[in-house]
Amino acid sequence: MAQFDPTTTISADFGIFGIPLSEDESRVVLLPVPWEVTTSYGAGASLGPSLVRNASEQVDLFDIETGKAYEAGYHMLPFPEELKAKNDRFKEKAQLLIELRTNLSEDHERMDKLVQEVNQACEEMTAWVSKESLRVLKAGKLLGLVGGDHSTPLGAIRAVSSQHQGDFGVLHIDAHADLRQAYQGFTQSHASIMYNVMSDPLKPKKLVQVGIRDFSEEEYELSESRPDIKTFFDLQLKKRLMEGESWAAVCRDILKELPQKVYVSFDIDGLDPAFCPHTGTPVPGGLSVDQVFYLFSQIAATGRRIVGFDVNEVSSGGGDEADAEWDGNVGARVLYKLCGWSVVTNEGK
Ligand SMILES: [Mn+2]
Repeated sequence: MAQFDPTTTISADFGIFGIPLSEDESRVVLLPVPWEVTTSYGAGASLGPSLVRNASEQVDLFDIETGKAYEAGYHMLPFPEELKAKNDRFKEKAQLLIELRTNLSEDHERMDKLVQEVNQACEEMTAWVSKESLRVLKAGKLLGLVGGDHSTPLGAIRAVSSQHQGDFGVLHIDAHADLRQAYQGFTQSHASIMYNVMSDPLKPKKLVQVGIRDFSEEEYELSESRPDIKTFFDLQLKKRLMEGESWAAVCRDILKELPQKVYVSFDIDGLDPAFCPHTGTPVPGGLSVDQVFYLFSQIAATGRRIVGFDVNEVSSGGGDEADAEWDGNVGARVLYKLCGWSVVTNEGK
């Protein structure tokens, strides 16, 4: 892999985190997916890649935990303008449908057509993400995805699954269980991603959810009834901490549920909303950045390997990008840790 001297070559005009390396020269390749068609409440997650990319310049490259992992190279692929344009077109259709439903429209033919169009567009996005992800993985690179809403990583997880024949677990950090069979009629919704992941013929061995505090009875029952889904609800985690247990002990239990290979799906709203005030569906409670960073460190400390990751739902909340600088800053720092641990846990692989 190419190396560079950050003291002489870094410039803000260069790539993500100011790293001036091409895709070919980089071990970690980041796929930006500016998509939020089914976002129900609060808009702006399609700006996630640019919020994270802009804030990434503030992140210092040296990291006390992962050292000079960045020397392996991190590269973000070009912003897919065509996909963003498609997002804007189909988001309008999805909004129109939600409006018709809210107004109890009787025009079922029109509504059915809109649902079909939106679901089809979302499936096409997932197919594109899957194709791009496979291309990156087959080139021997480490894959990271930057959403977009939480529907965006389905294709990336499928690509990882086909690469590892399902022999991995998903560590899912989120406020929401995302186990809905469909949401507002949309089968590819952000609220359905883990339902879709765990319904695939070639699904991961295990789904381990952390920080969950917003879920329906059906989602709760699905989680309880499936031995391949383990949910660490936020209230239960906090109870243990309040009663004197350490976060280290909690993380040991989380890690125990995961197989050797781990895909990390990180929804920024898993954090306390203080860290992501503009995200689309904030819920009080949640984790601190320090707790998440410690949990990541334990993936490496227990000898596990990160086989892919995503950071999603970083959003402007419908306002100006400039107002959401803090959300982008937090997202960039989480992304940076995941890049670093991904390199470290794949050393020699
Ligand atoms: Mn969420």
